[in-house]
Amino acid sequence: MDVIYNPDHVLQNGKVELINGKLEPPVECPQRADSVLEAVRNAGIGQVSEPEKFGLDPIVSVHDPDYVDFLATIWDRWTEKGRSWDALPLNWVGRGMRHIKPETVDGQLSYYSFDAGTPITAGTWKAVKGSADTALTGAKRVANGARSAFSLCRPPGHHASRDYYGGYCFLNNAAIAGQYLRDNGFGRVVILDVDYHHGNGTQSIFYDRDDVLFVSIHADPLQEFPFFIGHADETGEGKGKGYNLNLPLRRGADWSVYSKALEAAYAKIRDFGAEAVVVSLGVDTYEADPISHFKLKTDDYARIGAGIAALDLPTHIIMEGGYALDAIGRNVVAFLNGFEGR
Ligand code: OKP
Ligand code: ZN
Repeated sequence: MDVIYNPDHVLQNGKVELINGKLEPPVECPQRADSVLEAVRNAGIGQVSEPEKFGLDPIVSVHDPDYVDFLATIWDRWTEKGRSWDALPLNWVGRGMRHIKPETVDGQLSYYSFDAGTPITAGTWKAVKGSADTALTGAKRVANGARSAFSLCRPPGHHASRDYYGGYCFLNNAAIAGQYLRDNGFGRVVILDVDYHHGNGTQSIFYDRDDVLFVSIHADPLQEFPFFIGHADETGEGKGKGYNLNLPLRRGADWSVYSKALEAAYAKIRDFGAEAVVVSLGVDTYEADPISHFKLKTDDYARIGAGIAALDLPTHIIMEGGYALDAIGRNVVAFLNGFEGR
C-alpha cells in the first residue's frame, strides 16, 4: 500500500513536556515517525511519497476557522512578547466560569487547549499543517480507488476537536480524512480508533452525525487521559444517537480482552453499513509502551490488521500514538503486513 510521509514533521520538536509534574523531554518526539518510516521502508510496505498541499478548506470543514487561524499565528504572537521557549497554557475554565474568548496570547492559549502537555514551538504550525496534508493525501488516494493507504501522520490528531488542542494533537487528521471521504463519494464512513487513549476530538466532531460512525477501543477514562470523556454510555446525540461506540477497557488489557472488544467493533461497523474505514492507529497499546498500560504484543497488531482487512472496505490507516521508540516501527509493520495478508 502507498505510504504518505511528511519530512516537515521534525519541525514539531518541543523542548519540554509536562509529565507527572516534571518538565521532561517530550515522548511525542520526531524519532517516532522516523523509526516508523525506517521500518516501513525495510519491510517494503509500498511506495513512500510526500504529501500534496491542500488548502485550508478541508481543514475548516471540521475545525473552527478562528481556531485554525490561532494555530497558524500563535507562535509569532508568543515570540513578539520576547519569549523564545515553548508556548504552554497555564489554566482552564473551571466549573461556573465562562468560556469567553480572551484577547491576550496567554488567555487564548488557555481558551483553545485542554492540557499543558502539548508544546507549541516555532515549527508547530508547519508540521501540523503537513500532518493534515499527509492525511488528506492518503484520503485522496482512497477516494480515487485505492484499496488502502497509510498516512504516517505526526503530530497525531485524535485528541484535537473543532476548536481545541491537547494530547499532542492540534488538527484532527482522522476527522479531516473522514470528512474528505464523505465529500468525495463515500456516504457512510467509520472511524475506528485503536489508539490506547480515547479519541475525544474525533468523537466530539462527529457526535451529532449519523453519516460518520466513531468506534473506539481505549483505556477507561476513569484510569487514563483524557479522563473526562470516553465512557461507554456516550452513544451520540440528536441524529447522531447510536453512531458513537466507546469500548473502554481496564488497565492491563491483553489480547484475550482486547480481541472481544474488536469483535464488538467489527459487528457495529458491519451493522452500520460502512462504505469506507479510517483507522486511527495508535500502537501505544503495546505492552512496553512507556506511558500506557495495555498488554498487546507485536503479533497482536497483525491480528488487528487482518481483522480490519476482513471488513473488506476501502481503508485509510492514519498514525496516532505509540511511544516505545524501539518497537513502534515493528508494531506498525506487523499491523500493515497483517492487513495485507502477508
Ligand atoms: C496522545 B495519543 C503521560 C502524559 C500523558 C497525554 C497523552 C496523550 C496521548 N504521563 N499525556 O493518544 O497517543
Ligand atoms: Zn494514545
